[in-house]
Amino acid sequence: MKIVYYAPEGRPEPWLEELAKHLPQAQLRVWTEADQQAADYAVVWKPPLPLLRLPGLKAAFNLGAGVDGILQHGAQLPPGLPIVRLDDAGMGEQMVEYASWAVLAYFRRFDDYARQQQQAQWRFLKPYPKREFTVGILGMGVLGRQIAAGLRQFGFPVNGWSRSRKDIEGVQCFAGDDELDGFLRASRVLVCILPLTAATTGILNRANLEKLPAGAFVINIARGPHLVEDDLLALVQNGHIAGATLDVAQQEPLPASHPFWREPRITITPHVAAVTLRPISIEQIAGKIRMLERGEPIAGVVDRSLGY
Ligand code: NDP
Ligand code: OXD
Repeated sequence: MKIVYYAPEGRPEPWLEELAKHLPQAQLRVWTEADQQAADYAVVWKPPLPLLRLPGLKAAFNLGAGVDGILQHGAQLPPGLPIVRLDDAGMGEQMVEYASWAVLAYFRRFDDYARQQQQAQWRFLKPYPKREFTVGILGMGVLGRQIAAGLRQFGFPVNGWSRSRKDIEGVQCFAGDDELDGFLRASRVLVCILPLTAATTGILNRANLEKLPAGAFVINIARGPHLVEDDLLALVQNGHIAGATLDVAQQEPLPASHPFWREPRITITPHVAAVTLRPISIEQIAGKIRMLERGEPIAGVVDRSLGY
């Protein structure tokens, strides 16, 4: 069995070593531009199109949950090639940590106290009532559901929005475009953990963000293009949005000249909300390769018509 590996950044060797541990019989190689040799499986992050067109390819395993870096090739992708996403692989726990940190920072006003510290100010700020601090989660998939459960443990009211209707204990579930307005109007904190698709690109735009209650907070841990950055900046500057925590940006790395860096109510992290954990991710991928080799169906195959 031949497996090609590709990622635009980072050293490939540790990934190949990990693959070799789980699939000792496989011939492993790092894909380079000139490589047109046959392969059975590809293990990739943001792969160029020619890699996905290698002869003999039976499936492409994405080294992340979001497959936008593969589906961006659109109709040029080989039609029958299964694209397989990472299913949690330790990302849910990281997302719960990140979302809890950001929500608690706003709820307990740690962000305000940090700004007060810059001015050497020792000043009490009135706490927010928790029952009014509803967290609305856009995207109730593998990661969104775990974030919801984590935030429920802190006692926050939690709402969720997804394409298909969910029934999750303790979470008020909204579904589809018709229920988006009601969901937004009830969200004091909005957490975006949607996949990036044609339907979700630009969803965090001015019209939608204005539906949030005045003084709302926005947390984007999904993809940069979900957010219309100028719209958010204007709403932060006019006070409608009291703060935003952004792990992703339209252009990554966020350019040094970007106004987000200088806006004190915007917190930036460099796309680290949930990183791909090598051992658990490769274990998951190797397990699925073995299943495919045995002719068994696997979970996590992307529905190209939906884009996730
Ligand atoms: P899933 O595919 O498991 O879940 C996606 C959720 O979004 C589902 O609930 C789905 O609805 C919902 N959804 C999709 N399209 C729409 C739509 N048009 N309207 C309403 N709801 C919609 O994905 P994951 O939870 O595993 O991951 C989500 C995203 O998080 C990834 O695609 C990736 O971009 C991002 N991510 C970011 C990371 C970071 O470090 N910043 C790390 C990991 C992931 P339904 O349930 O009905 O299908
Ligand atoms: C992912 C990511 O999609 O790391 O997994 O962004």
